[in-house]
Amino acid sequence: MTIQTVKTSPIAGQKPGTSGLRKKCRVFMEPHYLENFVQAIFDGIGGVAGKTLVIGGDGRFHNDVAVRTILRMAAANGAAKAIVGQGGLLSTPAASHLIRLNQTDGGIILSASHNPGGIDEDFGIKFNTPNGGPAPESVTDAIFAGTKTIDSYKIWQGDAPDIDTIGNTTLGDMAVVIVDPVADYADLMETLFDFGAIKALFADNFTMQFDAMCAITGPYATEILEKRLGAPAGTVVHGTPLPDFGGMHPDPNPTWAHELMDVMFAQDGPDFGAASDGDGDRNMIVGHQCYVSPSDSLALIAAHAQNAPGYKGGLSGVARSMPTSAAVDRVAAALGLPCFETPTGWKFFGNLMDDGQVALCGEESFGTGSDHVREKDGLWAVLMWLNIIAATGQGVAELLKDHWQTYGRNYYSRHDFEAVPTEQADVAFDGLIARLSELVGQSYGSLTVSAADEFSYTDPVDGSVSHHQGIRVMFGDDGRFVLRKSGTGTTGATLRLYLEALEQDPAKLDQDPQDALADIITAAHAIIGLAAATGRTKPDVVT
Ligand code: G16
Repeated sequence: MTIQTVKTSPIAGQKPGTSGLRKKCRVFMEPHYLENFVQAIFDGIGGVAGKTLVIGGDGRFHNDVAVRTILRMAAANGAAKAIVGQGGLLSTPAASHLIRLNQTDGGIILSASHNPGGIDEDFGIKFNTPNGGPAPESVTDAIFAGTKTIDSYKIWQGDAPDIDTIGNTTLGDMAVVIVDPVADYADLMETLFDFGAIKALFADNFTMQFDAMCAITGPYATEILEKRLGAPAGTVVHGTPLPDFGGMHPDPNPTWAHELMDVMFAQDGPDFGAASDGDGDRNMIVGHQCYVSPSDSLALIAAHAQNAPGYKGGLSGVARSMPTSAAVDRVAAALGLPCFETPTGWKFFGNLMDDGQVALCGEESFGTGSDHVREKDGLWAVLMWLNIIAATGQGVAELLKDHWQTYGRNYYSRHDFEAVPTEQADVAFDGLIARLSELVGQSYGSLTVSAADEFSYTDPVDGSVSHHQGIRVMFGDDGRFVLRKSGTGTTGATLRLYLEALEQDPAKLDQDPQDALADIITAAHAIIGLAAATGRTKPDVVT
């Protein structure tokens, strides 16, 4: 066996998006596509000679092939050690934990997250830094630059070792450690939450359904909920990870997790429901006949986190992405906690957490997590809710109602317009940017524009600046809308329209969000001119 240097040339379009490089699986299967990007990662982080990497993914089609290729490339590039989830499997939060626990030099995670899997669907890859978090823009920029100049990559000739058997092996001079993907993560959860109280809840006939959507959280949820917490067998459904997610679209929102929604809204539905995504970092929380919006989930967790042993000392601070509702800001203000507003992308929370400025972060895109790892964490959020329910003795609907009575309700919804031809999306988006300065003072029905801008962010820790992070149009105290282009789609452009209105009248806290937001929705369409630019009037997904 020898190290082979393979001649290659740059492949266009390998620019990492919101969370790594995501493309159709068949694109990743083209000659040199994965290898070019992996070599660019290695070069972009200053080489991997003598380093230790964590490697794993969400088990989607091509995962195992990619893990073996990366192992062969890591060995050829001189890595000292690779820690790999058995079968090449690791949820994103579990990978983040292993990177930190073993004080490694980072890791490579294979996933296209909530995007569907299969040979004709999506695949993805990203690098996480030694803090366990997604690489910041400075690193992804260096990786992208590398993809534009690459002329060769190094790969070990010969097969990668068996990745299906737990234990130690080698590839050339590189040690390869195959680990149980679940055990360390489950142990970490036991240190953060009151497993005794949650166990007692289940022993008292509390009922739950967890929909793993045939994706990676199945084994994690089964171990933690059913084995360690005593929830009855069958609590976890769709619990076996499949390469094509069994045809499911593993995005835990009311549209794609409709099977769970049907169960939860049935007359005799369970007390508590949750779903997770392809790689296990997203979560959706549902009570019996009660959907919890991710922004509300974040705010409620901020208000009650001290009920969980890992957070009993209180939170240092909280952060949310800009398009996420300001519900958590209201809790932070009441508790006297620092509150940060970052661009979309979990990578923007990393510096704040490393610096000890925030302990809890969340996004409207069904992502919530804390500084226990540096990724959002679907099961963590589920366990936090279970802990809060066990500690307060209140159900989901009761908790939410009390929350809104105390803090007011930020009515919130996101409307997604998917697979819009790129040029049409650009007409809508760029057209709005060009008109921003004219909007202030204009009225749309009862609403008047008070401010309109493009969001920019200066990282409070390292001073780096990120421009063009979404368009905001504000209507004074009446609410706002935000327009962004998704950075995770793989087909055309996805336009995301985020809508928000604060209601503090105790008599008006029980409306359907689409009704409460009707005026803002109408104003947003009038201002953007979406129908004229794209022909779209109705969103494909509403969350
Ligand atoms: C990723 C990022 C999140 C982001 C989400 C949506 O999530 O980690 O921070 O909110 O994409 O991004 P966009 O609106 O650009 O599509 P995931 O779960 O896909 O890794």
